[in-house]
Amino acid sequence: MALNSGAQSRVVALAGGVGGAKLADGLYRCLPPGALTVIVNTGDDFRRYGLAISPDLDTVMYTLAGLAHPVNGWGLAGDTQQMLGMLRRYGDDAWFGLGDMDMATHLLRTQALAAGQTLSEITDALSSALGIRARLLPMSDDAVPTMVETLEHGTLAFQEYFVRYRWQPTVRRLYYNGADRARPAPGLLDALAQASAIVICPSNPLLSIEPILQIPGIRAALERRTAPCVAVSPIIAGQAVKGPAAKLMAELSMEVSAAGVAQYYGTLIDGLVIDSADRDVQIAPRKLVTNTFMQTIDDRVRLAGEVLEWMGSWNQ
Ligand code: FO1
Repeated sequence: MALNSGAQSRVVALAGGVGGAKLADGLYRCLPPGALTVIVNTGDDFRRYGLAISPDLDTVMYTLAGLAHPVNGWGLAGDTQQMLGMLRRYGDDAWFGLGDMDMATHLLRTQALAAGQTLSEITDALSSALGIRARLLPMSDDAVPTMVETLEHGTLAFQEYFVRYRWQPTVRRLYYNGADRARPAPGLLDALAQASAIVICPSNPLLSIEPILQIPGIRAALERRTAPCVAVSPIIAGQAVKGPAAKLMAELSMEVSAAGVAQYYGTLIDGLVIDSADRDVQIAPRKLVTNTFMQTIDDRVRLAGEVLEWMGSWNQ
């Protein structure tokens, strides 16, 4: 992959959720160790039983470590739910599926935060311990919980909306609580300034990418980028591969299509990667048409390689 000159390609991915983690994994497997930085959404973060839980950081971390649950995409392969069973025996509602092995992550993160460590420091320690040779950066070390105003249940915290109510409530508005006071995680703006390529992964634009863009300084850093920046559409033929992206875009009066995604990102991107099913969709300024549906590890690596190759070809 022939990106900008410079001995080591420095690729920065923006990701959240299962789809984003899959492409981040493809990039990770394509690039030399240490070449990838993943900026991860933390708008899904919340406290449950007093535990600090960062679902998207964990989903990206487990996925890059090759430990993610093969069907769900979140949580750990082979995990059990004995603890949940015992909670239910006590009459607890236990609607958030915390796995027994997954608990180790939440316990260590909660303990480290209580000891005054930052989310960035904890993320670095945990991902390094799992042998991951990419940098995982939370979008911020400050809490910026995504709040969901719904017709049926009023304002919900993200996981209540997403898991407890299975993202079925009708969404009236999203807001990113505390975004205006939050700071980008240490090193994040430098990573964007030094990037040779920036990839917005096929995550939900409103729930996984927008929280990152809401952190003061990040959108501006992307607007003044020197590296090419592309997004991979999470919408294929008007549908989301997984999760509420299509339903949410419709509820918020956005066009539910690859063109709607391109419109949403606007001048933040120099091109959009769309699926063959959308081959005739008009996308400016550039589009790459390929199979964007990732079912296997090979799919992830192929797509990531095609995206990087495409971006590299622009320089010549
Ligand atoms: N998603 C669900 O749909 N149901 C769950 O029970 C669930 C538990 C869970 C536990 C740990 C974790 O890291 C993620 C978990 N997720 C679950 C996914 C989570 O809701 C994420 O926020 C979504 O993947 C969206 O990014």
